[in-house]
Amino acid sequence: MNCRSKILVCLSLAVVFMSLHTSMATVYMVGDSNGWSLGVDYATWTSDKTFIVGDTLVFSYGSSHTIDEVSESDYSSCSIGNVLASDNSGASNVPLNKAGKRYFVCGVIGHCSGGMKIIVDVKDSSSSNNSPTTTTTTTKPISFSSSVRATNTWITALLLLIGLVKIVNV
Ligand SMILES: [Cu+2]
Repeated sequence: MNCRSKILVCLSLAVVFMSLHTSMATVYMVGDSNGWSLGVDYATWTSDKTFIVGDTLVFSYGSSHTIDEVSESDYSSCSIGNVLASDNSGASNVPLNKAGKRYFVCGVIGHCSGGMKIIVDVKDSSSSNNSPTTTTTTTKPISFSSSVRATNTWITALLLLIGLVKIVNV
């Protein structure tokens, strides 16, 4: 193989890798076309979905709502006195970057008790076979962001590509 075809092989491998990688991560529009609003049954919405580490939730909502991540007990009592993260931008991307349950409510008074609350049970991507885990995850404050995971994917792909080119050229 000449140098050029080696590079082509590397490029194709990188493209295959990237398409595999991205097809495994799912972006969920919470509530589908209803978005994040009153009058949507989010328990039903989550019931037929399996959330995996690497997936992303997108909350889309009007200016009369917020999206607040809370603890399990605050979720149950619809308390927003101690939120872990909050956004009111109207479009919030929440990367599901670790396994465990996450709890989200709307911070506007009356909306959580009115149904704007959702539990997302995130499964580990490697152990997607149902091995029961009794891990109590300590929840850290999480900032909602949109670009971190996508950037990581590109950097990973780039590093892989550079690595392959080096291996083939040795
Ligand atoms: Cu609301």
